[in-house]
Amino acid sequence: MTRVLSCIQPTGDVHLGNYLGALRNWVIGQHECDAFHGIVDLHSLTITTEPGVVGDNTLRLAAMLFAVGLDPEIATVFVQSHVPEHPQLGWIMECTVSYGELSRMTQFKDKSAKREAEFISAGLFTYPALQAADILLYDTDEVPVGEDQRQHIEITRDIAERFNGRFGQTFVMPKPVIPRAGARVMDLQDPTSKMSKSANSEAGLVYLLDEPAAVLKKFKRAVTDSDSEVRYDRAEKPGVSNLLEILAATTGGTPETLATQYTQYGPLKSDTGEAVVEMLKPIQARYHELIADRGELARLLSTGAHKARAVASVTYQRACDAIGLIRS
Ligand code: ATP
Ligand code: LTN
Repeated sequence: MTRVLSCIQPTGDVHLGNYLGALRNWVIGQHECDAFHGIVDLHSLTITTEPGVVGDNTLRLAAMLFAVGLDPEIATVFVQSHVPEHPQLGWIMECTVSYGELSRMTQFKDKSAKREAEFISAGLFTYPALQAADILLYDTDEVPVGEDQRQHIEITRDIAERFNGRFGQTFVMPKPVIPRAGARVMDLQDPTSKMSKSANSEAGLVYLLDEPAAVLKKFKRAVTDSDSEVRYDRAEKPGVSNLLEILAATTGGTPETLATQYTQYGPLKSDTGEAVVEMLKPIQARYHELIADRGELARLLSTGAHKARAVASVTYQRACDAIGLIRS
């Protein structure tokens, strides 16, 4: 079965865009491939300075991944820092990539430019080496990523090829895949930009943990346009089309046919809000149950850590043996 790895950083709360665009597909995908999902807390340390924050975010994200339906018996859901082979292989990867290659990474250039006067950790620079370790440790066949991560998958392939060339065939060559198209959810206040946790205002962002009243209010205030025709047309009517797409993604219809059922914006907004509230109800109930039961959450993550380590430790030992490091 194809081994697929997705990793997500524990920064910020999960929103409707993340769910309809990505997480919901992961839940379906766990039955179709050998799915590994890493919560990459060590990657978040590149920009973290306060105690406790990463750990809290990790628990919240883990609870959310289980709440949306990832099954710890089927998929492997693990926390990166629970698998020490990640930083161990990460060091070997740092010694297999060049300073020049890392200097060309656009994510590093962008992120370090944005931090101008702030502390720029060495980890921010070597980040792709740790990401290469994440991927190669699991003999990953496919990595579903957006355009922004392509360069990191390319450098992972270069590192794997160089390592295999130097020390003999050790790593499986991963390939980037464009994730199965999920809905692209736009900001409710600015429907030409995607819903994103780095948006300026929260009014256009629906979090999976928002209370029903807050969800309904955000939909009621969603930006539409000045005429009043309900029609699915992304270019001309981005606000209305976004509502129709969200309604379609939550109820199962198509945006085009749903459009024919409405003549006014008001009912479209309230129906979409209510459909989202209904969809979120069971997710929120499971989330609150889990986040209140730290013992159960720890048990689920420990199952994931064991499954992940069983694979990662074998690959790591294979790499050490290939180099010729002396066994302890
Ligand atoms: P940022 O605001 O920092 O870019 P984000 O909220 O866009 O963050 P990511 O952590 O970059 O979220 O993405 C997690 C997953 O959710 C990715 O697979 C991404 O493609 C998907 N995703 C994020 N936003 C949307 C959206 N508005 N519509 C559909 N999918 C989305
Ligand atoms: N760099 C990625 C997160 C990430 C990742 C990975 C993705 C870390 N390790 C391994 C795929 C495979 C990001 O910033 N989204």
